[in-house]
Amino acid sequence: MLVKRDSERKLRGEDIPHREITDHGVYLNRRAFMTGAAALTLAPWGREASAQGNLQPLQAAKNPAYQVQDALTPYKSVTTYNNFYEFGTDKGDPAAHGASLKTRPWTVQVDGLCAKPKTFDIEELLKFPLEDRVYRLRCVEAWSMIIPWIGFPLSALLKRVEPTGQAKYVEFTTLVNPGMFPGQKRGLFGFSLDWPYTEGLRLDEAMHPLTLVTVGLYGQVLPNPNGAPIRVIVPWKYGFKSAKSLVHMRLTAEEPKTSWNKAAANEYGFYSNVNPQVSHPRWSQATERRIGELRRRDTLMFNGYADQVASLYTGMDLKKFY
Ligand SMILES: Nc1nc2c(c(=O)[nH]1)N[C@H]1C(S)=C(S)[C@@H](COP(=O)(O)O)O[C@H]1N2
Ligand SMILES: [Mo]
Repeated sequence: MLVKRDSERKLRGEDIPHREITDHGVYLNRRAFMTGAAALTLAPWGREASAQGNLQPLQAAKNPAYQVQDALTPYKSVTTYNNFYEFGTDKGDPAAHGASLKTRPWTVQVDGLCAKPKTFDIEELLKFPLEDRVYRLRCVEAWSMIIPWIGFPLSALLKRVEPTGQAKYVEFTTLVNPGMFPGQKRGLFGFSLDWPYTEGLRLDEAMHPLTLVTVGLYGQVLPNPNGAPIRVIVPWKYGFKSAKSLVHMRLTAEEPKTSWNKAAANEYGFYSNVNPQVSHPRWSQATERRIGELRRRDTLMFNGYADQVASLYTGMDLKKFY
C-alpha cells in the first residue's frame, strides 16, 4: 500500500492546516538545506484489528484504571499516520516502508547502573503479564490520538535488573539498521536525525505506573509503523519521548542525550511534558486536533494525566524545564 504525505487528508477528506504539515523535520530539512487487573479478555476491537491488520493476536487483561473514555482513533489512522523518521519524514513513510523491518530475532539489552544487567529475548518480554490500556497520545505537532495499547509497566522490567542507588535516568535506544530502515541511509540533502534515535526519562518517571513497555495495540502485536516489536509509551509527554523499536535500555547517573534535543535544543527539551501554557517556539501548544475530527480541543496539562504525575515536578519551573 502506498501512502503519501496527504494520507490523512485522504482519510478525512479535507485539508490539513498548514501548521500540521510544517512539522519538526520538514522545517529542519528546509533549514539544513539553506545552511547546508481485570478478567483476561480479548478486547472487542480485536476483531476490527485482525480484519484490517492480520497480525498475531495478543491476549491482555483490560486494566480498568487506565482507560481513557474518548472514542478510539480508527485502526487505520493509528497505523498509517505516523512519525517514525527511520522510515522517512513523511507521515505515510512508516506504512509505505514498514515491511522492511524484521522483528525476529530481537533482543533488548538492559544494563548500566544495575546489579543484574540482562539481555531479554522478545519472546520472554511477551510473557510479562500484559495489560490493555487506552491512552491519549499527544504529538508535539498539535495532533492527538486515542489508542488501545498492550504492554506492561516499565517498572516491572527495571525491577528485574535491580537499579543501583546511583541510577537516576534511563536511556532508550532504537535499532540502527539502514537495510531495514531506509531513513537511516544518509542522502546529500534532506534532514535526518543522528542515529540511533535515543530518548530518556528520569528514573522516577520511568518507574511511574503510567509508563508502559508496549508490545501491541488494538488486540494485536505492534504494527511496524508503531514501533514493532517493542517501544515505550509515556502518555503525559509529547509523542517523541515514546521511542520505538527499542534494542537497549541503559540506567545512567547523568541525563541522557536525546535525539530531538540534539537536533534543536531550543525547541525540544529533555522533559517535554505536555503543557498548554508553554508554546513551542514556532507554534502554540494550547489546542490540538484529534485525528479524525475537525474541531480543535483544548490541550490538557500533562495531557490529562496531571492528577497522576504533577507531583513528579513539584517545585520545578516548567518553562525552564520544557
Ligand atoms: N525511533 C523513533 N521513535 C519515535 C519516533 C521516531 O521518529 N523514531 N517518532 C516519535 C514521535 S514524534 C511520535 S508523535 C510518536 C508516534 O507514535 P505512533 O506512530 O505510534 O503514533 O513516536 C515517537 N517515537
Ligand atoms: Mo511527535
